[in-house]
Amino acid sequence: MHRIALAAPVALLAACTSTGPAAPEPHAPSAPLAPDTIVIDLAPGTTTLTAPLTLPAGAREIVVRGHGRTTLSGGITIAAPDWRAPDERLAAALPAEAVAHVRVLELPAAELARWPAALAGPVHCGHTVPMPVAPTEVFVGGRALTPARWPNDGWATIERIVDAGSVPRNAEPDTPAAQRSTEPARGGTFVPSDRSRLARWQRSGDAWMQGYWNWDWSDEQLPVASVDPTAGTVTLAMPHRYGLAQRGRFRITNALGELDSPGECWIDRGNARVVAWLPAGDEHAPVTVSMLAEPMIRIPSGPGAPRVTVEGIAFECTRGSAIVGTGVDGATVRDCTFSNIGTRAISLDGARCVVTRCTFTDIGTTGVHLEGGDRATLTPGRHRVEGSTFTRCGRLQRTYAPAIEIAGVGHALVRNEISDLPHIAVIYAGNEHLIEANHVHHVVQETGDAGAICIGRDWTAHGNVLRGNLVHDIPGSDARYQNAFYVDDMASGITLEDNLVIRCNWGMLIGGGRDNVIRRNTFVACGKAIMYDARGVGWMAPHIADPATSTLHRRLAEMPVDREPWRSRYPSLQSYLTDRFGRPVGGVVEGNALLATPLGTIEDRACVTESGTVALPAPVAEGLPAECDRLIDDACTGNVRIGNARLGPVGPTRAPPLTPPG
Ligand SMILES: [Ca+2]
Repeated sequence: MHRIALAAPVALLAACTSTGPAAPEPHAPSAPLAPDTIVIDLAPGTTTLTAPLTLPAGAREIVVRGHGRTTLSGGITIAAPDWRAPDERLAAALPAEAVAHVRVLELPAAELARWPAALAGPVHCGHTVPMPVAPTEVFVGGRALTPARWPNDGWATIERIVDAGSVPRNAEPDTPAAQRSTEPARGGTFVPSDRSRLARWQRSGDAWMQGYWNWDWSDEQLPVASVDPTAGTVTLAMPHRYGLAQRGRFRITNALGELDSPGECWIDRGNARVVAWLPAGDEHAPVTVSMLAEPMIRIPSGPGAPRVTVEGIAFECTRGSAIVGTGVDGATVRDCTFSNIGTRAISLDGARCVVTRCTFTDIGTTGVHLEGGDRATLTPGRHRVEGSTFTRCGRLQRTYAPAIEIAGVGHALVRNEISDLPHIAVIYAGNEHLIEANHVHHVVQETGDAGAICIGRDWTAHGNVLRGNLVHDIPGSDARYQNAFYVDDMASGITLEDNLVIRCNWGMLIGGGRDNVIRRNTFVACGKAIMYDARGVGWMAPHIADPATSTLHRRLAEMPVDREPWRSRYPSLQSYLTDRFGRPVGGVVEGNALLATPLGTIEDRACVTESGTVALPAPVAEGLPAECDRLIDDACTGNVRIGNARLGPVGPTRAPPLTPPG
């Protein structure tokens, strides 16, 4: 090994170039190294990054690896914080009941001076407004403090809309012409159901509101323009995409006047100090304040770029992403943990990127975002996410910030566990992806009209296979249609097979698409197994009537369905506009099994064939919860049987082996 110099702002054990195949060092988790590999060994312990870790050019292979517990942090850590009582002026701005509990921590000027960006406040973000970089956050005891808010749990309701504000969605080109309108941007005004708080809000400068302002699936965080306690109104400084509606719900955030419970904080950016009511027991715990706005590691790309492996590193407490890359070929991220990340933990496009045996916890937006492959030629990108665990993604952006999002062609998501999310667990777009043997549970916890695993609004979504997944515990109602598998807004050509769905509101919601195949799935203790609707000749008909404005038409026109390989592989696509237009032609529902679950609804039985549905023997009602628990355990650990029926293979035990190291 030849030691090399490396301009990296981190503590290194060593940076070396290997001269040939070598056995891994005893303490390293990696595989044998290829010749000419640059190895960057990071020292154990926590290293603070004030800038991205820059990888050297000119190598064929780069391995960045941790040893013991190597942590890369994107924030200022204060090991022994000197929390003090608030001064009189600050105390006067706090809720009276909080003054005795609130403490103040001055942030050291010398530390702040190391960072190019100052302390950052709340940002506009939400559905269709991706958060480019998170605000500065304060982490104590491994979790973020909550910017002072009300209500402390859940959401507040709207009594009356005074002015819905402008509706930016109506100006977009795919809005049907009859509904389209453009007006100057104007924030809405509303009367909250509980007006007793308004005086507090009026005194809270830089307050923002996060809300599901209209639809159950569209969150947006918007700045407050003004609060009028006399009139009982709040006016927002920006419009919500769909305009405000009385059915909406909201919470105020970053409001000093609402700092009234343990775990809440407010960053006094002007005076570089944190104001907090610390969680019990954390009074002396180390404090980390996230500062780094850039990605922690950028994977090089372009001709001659090295193949990069990142392994055995904990990424923590940053405002931006942990690992990003564009045009990347063959990056591997292995045995890493990501926690308290501001935006996406990993975001890569290119080909052959692998994320394996990683853990993602408390991610601001999406856990892993991967794009790659060429749809016109159906050339696979071959990204993989496998054997990884995702908990509490969508921490800051609540909708459309899933654990995993893939786009393009030919990726695989295998044997991952995903839980505790406000909205969707997996979003996939494109073709020929394999989503297999994943274990998804306790997701779609805050929203409706959403599923655990979702795709939408594309007639050309052919060749995706979702097989052998275990999805459970997504309660809901017919009014809010939470579901396990959502093939939304006429997405077509998708196969859902051998999945096990337990204790979900609806098992599968197929929104009117064509050529979708639902076979050999088992539904246990669900509100209904399947809703296969015909929305293309119902409420969605106006949206697909005009090819000039319809997203479905545009996406169909973008794919060369009349040329190879599309013409041979997916021949039915050529008749979508001419054969029973708008109806769910070619739908197949076959061989599904139901236990204590009604089949549900198939709206157009002339187009969607159902056969071979079987009802499995159900235990007495009191025995059903235990039977559900047994099935979940069995799917996680071995074969699943119901009476004489052997299911599957299903669940996380069915998966092929993980990608071997190296
Ligand atoms: Ca509060």
